[in-house]
Parts: sequence; C-alpha cells; structure tokens
Amino acid sequence: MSGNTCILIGAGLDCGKRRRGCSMGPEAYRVAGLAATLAELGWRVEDRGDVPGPKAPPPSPDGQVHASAETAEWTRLLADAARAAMPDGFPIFMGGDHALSLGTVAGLADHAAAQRRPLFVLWLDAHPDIHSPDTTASGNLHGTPIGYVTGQPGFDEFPPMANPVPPKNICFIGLRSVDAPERAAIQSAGMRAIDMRQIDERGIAAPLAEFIEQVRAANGMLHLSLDVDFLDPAIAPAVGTTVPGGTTFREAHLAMEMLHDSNLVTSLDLVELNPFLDERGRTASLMVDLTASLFGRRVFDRPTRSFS
Ligand code: HAR
Ligand code: MN
Ligand code: MN
Ligand code: MN
Repeated sequence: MSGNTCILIGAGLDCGKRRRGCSMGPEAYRVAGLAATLAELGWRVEDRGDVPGPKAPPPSPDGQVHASAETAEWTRLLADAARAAMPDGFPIFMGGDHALSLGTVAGLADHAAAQRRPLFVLWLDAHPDIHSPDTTASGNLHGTPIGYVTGQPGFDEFPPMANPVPPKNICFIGLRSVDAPERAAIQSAGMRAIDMRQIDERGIAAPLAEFIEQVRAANGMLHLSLDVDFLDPAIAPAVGTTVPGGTTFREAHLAMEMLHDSNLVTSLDLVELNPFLDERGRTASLMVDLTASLFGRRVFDRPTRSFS
C-alpha cells in the first residue's frame, strides 16, 4: 500500500437507484470505527467529511433513467474530490451507492493519466454495472459506472470521460447477476470476468493473483471498488440488491490480504451499504474489517508466496 495517510471521504449519494438508505453509509462507517481501525494499523487518518451533494438537486422527471441530472452533478463533484485527494494520500470513498464510481473512477483516471501510469480497476460485485443509459432496463444508474468509465456512448448528460479506462484494465470478481447486454459487452471487449462458478472451481486466490500480476507488470495504479453485494447476503444483509451465492467471509478477507501484500492498491470505494437494512451493524462492521485486511491487518507475518 502506498504512502501512510488515508483520506476518508463521505459520499452519501443515494440517487443511483430507487430504494433509499445509502445516504447513511458514511456515518455508519464512522460509527463502526473505520478511522480508529486504520489508525491502529499505523495509518495517519484524515477525515475530510462528506462531499456535499448538488446544492439544489436538479429535478429529474421520473422517466426511463432515474435522477440522471443529480447523478451527473455528483459525478462532477466526486471526480473533483478524487483528483484533489490523490496527491495527499490513499482515498477511501465511503458510499453511497455504486453510482459514486462514475465520479471517483473518472477523477482517478485523470490523476493516473497525469502521472503517465495506467489505471486498473478491480470490481468486486455480484453485478458488472456495465450498462449505459441506452441499455439499462431498470433505469438505475448504479448499474452503469463501468459503462461510463470505459467510454461507452449514451452518457450525454455527464461530463465527457477525458481518460477512459481500457476494458482490458478492468477485472470483475464475484459476478452472479449479469444482464444480456452486459454479457455481450464483457465478451466483445474480452474483459477479465470471474464469476462465482470460477471461484467455486479455482478458489479466489488464483484468478486474483493473475490480475495482480497484470497490474504489476504494467506499473499500474489499482483502484478497488467494493460493492457490499460481492459478499453473500447471509453475512452482509445491508444491501438493496441481495443476490444469493456470494463470496464467503474468508474468500473476501483473503482477497483483501492478497491485495494488501501486492502493494498496488491506491484508492478504494466502499459502496451500496444501506444501514437501514442492517442487523445490529454487522454489515458495516464486516466492511470495516475487510478494509482493515486491505490495510495490513493479519494474524502473523509470513514470507511472500505466490498463489498461481
Ligand atoms: N443489472 C441490473 C440493473 O441494471 C442490476 C444492477 C444492480 N446494481 C447494483 N450494483 N446493485 O452492483 O438494474
Ligand atoms: Mn489536495
Ligand atoms: Mn455495484
Ligand atoms: Mn452489485
């Protein structure tokens, strides 16, 4: 992990879908002790508070695509926040629903381009979120960030993506709910897409190690976008879109531990936590514990080994 300062940025946007509650996410992470947990691991922690959303959320007639003007404004604000934070440390964007990644990844891509380094994105999620406003059937923009950041058409209301992320630099892990246009997009672009069957057959370590080696070989910066529904709903109930058959407690921690050891991750989104749906804070606490593994919590030090 690079540097020794992490920057907490609350981004309680709740407009990427219709069921509300993700606006409470940033506060839930604070209550669950994210800052103290990172400080115990030796990190300097700076909490920049919450990005205020659009001042007067532009009214969106509830048509086919939900709240697109408001989401576009959040995209601008979060891209600015990401560009501003990167020179100062490791930003952790506390969501908020997954529509926040339209902004964070756009800003991170600008930063990486200025550093002349490629940006890679690891998308831990039941869903690939690769729709565009033209292909979405639900009209929920939290299903579109990968479409936006790879430069797909249809995002006319949004800031133009100055530095699109090449599809080959993206890796999905945990997929188990994929719509037909999404499957076509992933296959035609030849993207790395690890579904739950592959995890069942190979474990999570081998495919993750392959992606880590790709990032390392390219001297890339690596953004991790962690959707609560990557986890099995039995251990992480606080999410609007539960999909059975998700990753286990240890699969998720192992992924975080390997990513820590890789020393390649430079930024993190924590998304889709809906505290209104939680059970005594257990999902928020699990997300904090996974973040702790990413930032170096371990049982014992061990020699580096390869998983492939
Ligand atoms: N693919 C479906 C849609 O477009 C479901 C998207 C759900 N997205 C999330 N984020 N929960 O991963 O509506
Ligand atoms: Mn700054
Ligand atoms: Mn998602
Ligand atoms: Mn999801």
